[in-house]
Amino acid sequence: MLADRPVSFSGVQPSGNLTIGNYLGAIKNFPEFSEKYKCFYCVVDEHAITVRQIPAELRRRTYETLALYIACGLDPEKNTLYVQSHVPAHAELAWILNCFTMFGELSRMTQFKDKSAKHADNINAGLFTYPSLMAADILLYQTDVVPIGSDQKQHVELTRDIAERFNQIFPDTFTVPEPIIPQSGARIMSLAEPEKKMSKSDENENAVVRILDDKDTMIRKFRRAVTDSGNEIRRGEDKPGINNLITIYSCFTGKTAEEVEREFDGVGYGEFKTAVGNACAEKIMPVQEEYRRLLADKGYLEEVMKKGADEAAYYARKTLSKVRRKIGFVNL
Ligand code: AQP
Repeated sequence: MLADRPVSFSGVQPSGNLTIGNYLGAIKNFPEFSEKYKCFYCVVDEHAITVRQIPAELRRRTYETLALYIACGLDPEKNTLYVQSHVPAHAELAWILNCFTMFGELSRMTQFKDKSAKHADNINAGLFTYPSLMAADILLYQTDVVPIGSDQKQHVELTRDIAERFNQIFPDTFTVPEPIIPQSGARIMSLAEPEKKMSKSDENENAVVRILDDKDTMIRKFRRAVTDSGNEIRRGEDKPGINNLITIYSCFTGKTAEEVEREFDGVGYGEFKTAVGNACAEKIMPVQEEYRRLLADKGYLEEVMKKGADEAAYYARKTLSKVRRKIGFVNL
C-alpha cells in the first residue's frame, strides 16, 4: 500500500464545459470517498489534447475544472487535487505501459472507435494509446478504486489487464484497481439523441445540460428533450428519452425510479420536464455560486494545483522508481 489508507483515483478531462453527465456519473460521487480513502482527483489535460483544443480554452478550462471539483465538495485539504501535466511521472509511466499493452487491445476500445469516427481527420497515436495513459494515471498511485461513469469501465478493465500482465512478469508491482460505478446516473444520455451518451464535446447545445448553464437554460433544454410519442411518465424499453429524464430526476432528488413514476402518475410530459429542470437547477445553483467565488481567486487555485502536484509527485515517484528498477532501467 502506498498510503496509510486504500487509494481512490479519478480524473476529468478539461475538454469542454462539464455536463450533468460528468457530475452525476463521477464528480458528485467523489467526496464520499474522502474519509475512507486517500484520494487523488486529477484534471487530465494530457488526455484532452488527444482531440484538438484551442490553447487558451484548454488553459481556462483547467482552472474551471479544478474550481468545479472544489465547488462540488472536494476539500483540497482532504484530497489531492492536481493537474496531470504537472506530474511528469504520468507520461513517463504511460510510455512504459505502452510497451505492455497490445495493439489488439487498444483497437477494441469503444471510445477509440467513437472518437476516431468523430475526428476522422485527426486519428492520432495519442487517441489510440489514451488507455495506456489512463492506466498510468491509475497505477501510479497503487489505486484500489476508480469512481467513474460506465463509459470508462472498459478502460479500467484494460488497466486491470495491463497491471496483471505486468505483475506476472514483475511480481508485486501494481495494485489491481476496481472500477466503482454508481447504481444510478452511470450513463446519462443526450437530450437530443437519447440512445447516445451525453458528452461535453457534443456540438448540439440542446443535447447537453452543462453544470454552468443558468436556470432558464437548463429548464429550456429539458423542455426540448426528445421523448417518445407516449404520454405517461413510465420507464420502458422503447422509451430511452423518458428513461433518461426519470434517471436524472431520481439522481437529483434521491428518489427511486418507482417513486418518481408514482409522483408523476397522470402528469404530462411538459410538466414533468419542467420538474426535472427545476430539480437539476436546485442542486446545481449552489455549486455554481461557489464555483464563481473560487474562479475569481486564481491565486488560490494555483496554490491548490501546486500543493496537489507536489503531493501527487511524491507518491508517483515511489511507484515509478520501483517500475524503473524492475524493468532494468538505471536509477541514479
Ligand atoms: N453521460 C455520462 N453519464 C455518466 N457519466 C459520465 N461521464 C462522462 N459522461 C458521462 C463520466 O465523467 C467522468 C469524466 O469524463 P471525462 O472527462 O474523462 O471524459 P469522457 O468520459 O469522454 O466524458 P465526455 O463528457 O464524453 O467528454 P468528451 O466529450 O471530451 O469525450 C468519467 O468518469 C466519465 O465516465
